[in-house]
Amino acid sequence: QEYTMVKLQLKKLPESMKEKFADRNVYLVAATLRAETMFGQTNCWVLPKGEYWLYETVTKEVWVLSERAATNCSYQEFSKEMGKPVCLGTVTGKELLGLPLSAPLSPYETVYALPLMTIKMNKGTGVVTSVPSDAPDDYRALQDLKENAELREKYGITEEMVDFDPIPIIEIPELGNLAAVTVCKSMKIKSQHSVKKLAQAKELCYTKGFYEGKMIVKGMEDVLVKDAKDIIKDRLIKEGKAVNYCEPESEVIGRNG
Ligand code: ZZB
Repeated sequence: QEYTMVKLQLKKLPESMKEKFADRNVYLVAATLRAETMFGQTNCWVLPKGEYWLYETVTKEVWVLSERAATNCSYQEFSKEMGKPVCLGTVTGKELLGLPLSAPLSPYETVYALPLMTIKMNKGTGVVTSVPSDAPDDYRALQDLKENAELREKYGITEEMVDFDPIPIIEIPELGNLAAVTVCKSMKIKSQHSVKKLAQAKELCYTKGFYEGKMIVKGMEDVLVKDAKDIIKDRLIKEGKAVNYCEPESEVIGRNG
């Protein structure tokens, strides 16, 4: 499976990292198959109970991602020694919650790290960037936090951190310019834990979006989604804001878990 890893820079460090990492560039690194949707990022998801490595790359950046992803990275061009990832420490997802981030291509200058309970730590990097306009899971999970004060309180999330509207970036025939919102509403999906319905919604948005979707962001008007993907991916990589990331087929978990 070939992902793009997008780097969301931490604008503030968690308490446990403040001393040791004050002068380092630290990034939450999210694995995505949808580079062209990075214009629509409103937040980043982490698993509160997840354990994340502070992985030092060959260029001395610090990447926050799962141990498994760090190990895979060390076999690509990111570590000095093949198969020997340098681990500078660990943090839990909980410690990352509420931290401000800068997300490449997002019109929101600051977005926040928020809790998602359905993250799989054995897929991608265990960090997921959120595009509620086009990803049903993201739309629903963000709605859960907006609608449920208790849930926010439990994780120390404030209203300001979730006060982000989905951004229209792709126009899809019949689904409009906020496909995930349309589909979640018409399927009456009420929680991020509606796993089955969300899988169906995701499938629909993926397929229809990929073949029939057109970009509506400035400068990319009318470019087909399937053509935009590589254009945006290459642009992000060139700017140092993303890298290619492969994981071995055998470890890939099926599309719906
Ligand atoms: C941004 C994005 C925008 C995504 C979109 C999807 C969509 P798949 O097909 O199941 O492999 N993801 C990545 N890693 C994880 C993880 N560990 N746990 C849970 N979700 C994860 O799905 C790959 C997508 O699942 C990735 O692409 C990521 O979300 C998420 F508009 O990144 B995506 C219709 C989907 N739209």
